[in-house]
Amino acid sequence: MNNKESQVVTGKLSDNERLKAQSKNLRGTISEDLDDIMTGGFNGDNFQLIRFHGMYQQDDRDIRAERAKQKLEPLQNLMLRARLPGGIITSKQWLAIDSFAGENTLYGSIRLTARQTFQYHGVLKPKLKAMHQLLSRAGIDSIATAGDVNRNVLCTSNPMESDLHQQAYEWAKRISEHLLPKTRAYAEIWLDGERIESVKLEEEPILGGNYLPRKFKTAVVIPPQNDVDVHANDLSFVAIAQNNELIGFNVLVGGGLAMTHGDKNTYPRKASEFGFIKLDKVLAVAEAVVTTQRDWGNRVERKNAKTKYTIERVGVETFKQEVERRAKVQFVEPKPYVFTERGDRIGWVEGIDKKFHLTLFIQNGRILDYPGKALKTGCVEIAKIHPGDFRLTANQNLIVAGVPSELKDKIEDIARQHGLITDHLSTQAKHSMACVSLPTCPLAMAEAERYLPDAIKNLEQILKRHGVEHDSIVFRISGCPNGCSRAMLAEVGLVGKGPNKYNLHLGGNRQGTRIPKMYLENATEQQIMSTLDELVALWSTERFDDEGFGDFVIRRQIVAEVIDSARDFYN
Ligand code: SRM
Ligand code: SF4
Repeated sequence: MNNKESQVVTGKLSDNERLKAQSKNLRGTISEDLDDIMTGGFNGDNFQLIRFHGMYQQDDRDIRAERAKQKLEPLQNLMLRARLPGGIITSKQWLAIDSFAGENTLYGSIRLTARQTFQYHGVLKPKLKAMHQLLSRAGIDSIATAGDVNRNVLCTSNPMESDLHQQAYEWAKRISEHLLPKTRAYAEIWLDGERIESVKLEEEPILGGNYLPRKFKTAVVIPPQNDVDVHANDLSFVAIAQNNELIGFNVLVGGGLAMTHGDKNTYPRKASEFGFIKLDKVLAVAEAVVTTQRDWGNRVERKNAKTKYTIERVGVETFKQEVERRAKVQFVEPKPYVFTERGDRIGWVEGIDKKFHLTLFIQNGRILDYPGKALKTGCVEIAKIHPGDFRLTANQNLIVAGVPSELKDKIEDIARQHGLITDHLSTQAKHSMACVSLPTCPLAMAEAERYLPDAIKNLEQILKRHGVEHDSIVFRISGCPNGCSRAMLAEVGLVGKGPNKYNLHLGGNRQGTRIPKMYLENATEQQIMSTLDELVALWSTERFDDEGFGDFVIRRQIVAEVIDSARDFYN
């Protein structure tokens, strides 16, 4: 038996494997469903297949019960997630994105995500084609932003050191293109491309006919910033530079943050260091990691299908050696690097190219015209005069990048007039994040985005009460254990359990290199805040100089450190 076969999990394949196999390379009968006026949604397998085209079927959970009472189908609508490697778009593209969001969606917003792209929520089925065609004319697609494929590739947002950033960003784009599905299904269905006869389907040399066992995430990170949270990714490339020239990457494999309540076979896991490679091996290594996971990933039990579980099952060394064999490369000792922080630098900074960059803090990434705070209009007014580009950050913020000095004041005025800059933003707010959750997310168990503003206010009061209001704690709320806000890399992470109930996790660190452990289970918001009040009191008086809250709770053994997730996370 060769190595490849010996690592395959045998048993009855999950139903997702059947539907991918029968999908005619992701075509299914999506086109037929578009003409079905009996439902606002997609039928059978198409419900899943549209994800590979960057869309999720949703309904507004706030009105679900009311509609059921009236014997109405839930108000089916679609969420779209675009593909923007490294999160960079031009002003012209911003204007195009904005032009669709307003009247054409039920919520009217552009939602910046934790993975450097944007989502529309609430698109009705009859508008889908027009939406894809408008985005396509602007040079944007939504291919492979969801489903069992390599997703939007991240790259540290760091326009200041522009040379290095540009080089790293080019790699993020190349990796994204290299790992994209080859099927032309997207163009055929949404852009009215020429139809291919079903007998002659495209080869998928990297992803394979059945695509990957599960979603796959890739990031390029430029230390000392860890804004992309490498440990949330299946595959990360840590940029190593000499004299501001990129010379190669350290490669990390097998990070991931989700778990399932009550199932100890699932857990968040940090990525494992494989070693350093030179630039000429980047695409080969990316491909080898993906194909190893494609061949060895668990296609029987979907809950254990991600790379992090494959690597735990076969062992880090075995996985690494297989990647070396496939990519014809030898990893060498990782080059030294440090991460110092993860937050965005809100406000203006000057780059080494003498251009200016303005990072706008967008709470929850939700760009909408609120009463007295027309954020969406403000972004449009900036885009109309801004000659540089926009950068979406992995912290759900927006950078107006490459502003020439003569436009700086004008752009600042617009941003202030529209509430995009305020002088009262706390350090705590800048280090807090929540996932979308209710009302659109079908998996949400508790509020997250809508709870975040109140939670931050409570936390700010606690910090103030104990005289540490100029400090902050990396604080994140996820509405369920999937952990989309990366609560499992926070110093304080809340994970939704039920309405107004969360598990409280403590002990991540500021750099994002430690998984926090559960401290309270199924606690109310009030219980959580009073617990934090007691712990911040201790931290404020007993911490070492500059000791972060997460490091403090570990040193004081308030929670045990998670070193090896498979061993420590639940014990
Ligand atoms: Fe996520 C599923 C939103 C980043 C782990 N995520 C979902 C869905 C699509 C719900 C669903 O499957 O029906 C959510 C849609 C909510 C909505 O109404 O918009 C959703 N995830 C998000 C976003 C928008 C959160 C945000 O507030 O920014 C992020 C979009 C990223 C993007 O642009 O691609 C988002 N999701 C993440 C992250 C963080 C990251 O990748 O850096 C994670 C944890 C990292 C990881 O993958 O381990 C994450 N999302 C999940 C999972 C759990 C996957 C697993 O390993 O089991 C699911 C559920 C699933 O896949 O079955 C999920
Ligand atoms: Fe939805 Fe859960 Fe992700 Fe929040 S963490 S967006 S509730 S899947």
